[in-house]
Amino acid sequence: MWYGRITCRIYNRIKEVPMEKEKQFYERLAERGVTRRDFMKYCTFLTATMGLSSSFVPKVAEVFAAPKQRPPVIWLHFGECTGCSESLLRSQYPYIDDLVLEILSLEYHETVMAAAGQQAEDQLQMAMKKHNGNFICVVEGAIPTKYDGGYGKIGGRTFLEIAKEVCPKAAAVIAIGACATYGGIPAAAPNPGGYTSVSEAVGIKTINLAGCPPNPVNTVGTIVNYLLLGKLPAIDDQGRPLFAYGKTIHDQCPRRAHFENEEFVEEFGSEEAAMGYCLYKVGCRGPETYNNCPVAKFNDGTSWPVEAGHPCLGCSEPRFWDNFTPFYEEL
Ligand code: FSX
Ligand code: SF4
Ligand code: F3S
Repeated sequence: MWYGRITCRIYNRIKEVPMEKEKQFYERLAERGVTRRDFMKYCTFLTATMGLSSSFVPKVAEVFAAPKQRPPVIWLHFGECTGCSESLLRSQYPYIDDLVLEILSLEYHETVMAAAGQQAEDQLQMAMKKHNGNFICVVEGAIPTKYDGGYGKIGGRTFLEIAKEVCPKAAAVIAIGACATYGGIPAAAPNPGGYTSVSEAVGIKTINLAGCPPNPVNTVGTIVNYLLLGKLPAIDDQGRPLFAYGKTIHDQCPRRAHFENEEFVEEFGSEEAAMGYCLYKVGCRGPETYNNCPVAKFNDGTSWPVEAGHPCLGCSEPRFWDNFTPFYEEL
């Protein structure tokens, strides 16, 4: 039947588009020396981190290789060290441009965008107008609230003003890092600028990717969760995704047996330290800290603080600079 052939041709063309997209994606990865096997390994790791079964691995791969939708993203920076963007930029797989260009439509990001000055300001306004109510807002950094927010300005406007203008227009606000989620080091005592979290400054609910910096795999996992399942992940009472912050460091720590046997490091550089004993007595906050560092690790699974012989400082807990100091001392 003629219409049967046409339907068939149309169907094949529809099928070809994502296949072609996928092919080009793998070619781009190959140009950077990333094999398909490496990429699938990353997707397997990401799927497990997100708490999904292995049957989701091909679907997770498809989110990168042939994205069905690319949500517009406005990425704001306030009071912070930019370590959060840095840790994401340094993540090996997927390369930031893949993550950014393949699965997100990044409309505004001060650190990586080409525009500057008035051009950048215009870009922000345009993006907000065009995607009102539909964009994801990612925020790094804390917001000063004292003196009308006078402690931090961009383009003549306070962080507070910008956040209050942009965040309520977003479909969802993802706060990245200790500073955006709970105030971080800018909010540490005596906090003269009255720095606080995005949620408190603006009076909205945020998804909190806590940590100083947060693990990039958790940031990518949150975004992929949104693209794959059409919703943001389930969160705890501090706004942190449960897939990443559902358990304490202590409950996942490979040094836990030493803790139970009361085998402690009392001094850095000691024999006990060399034997990998528990770091509780040199200030480890692992028992009070919720994060997945022991399994997700950093730098593509290379290591994490306790594995490197350093106590967990509790960087993903609210107000850890005030609540967990002095560091290197048992609480
Ligand atoms: Fe804070 Fe992030 Fe620590 Fe730095 O954006 S969480 S100081 S790693 O950069 O905000
Ligand atoms: Fe717990 Fe820290 Fe000891 Fe690990 S090193 S077992 S997290 S106290
Ligand atoms: Fe932070 Fe502790 Fe992990 S200091 S990076 S939550 S091990």
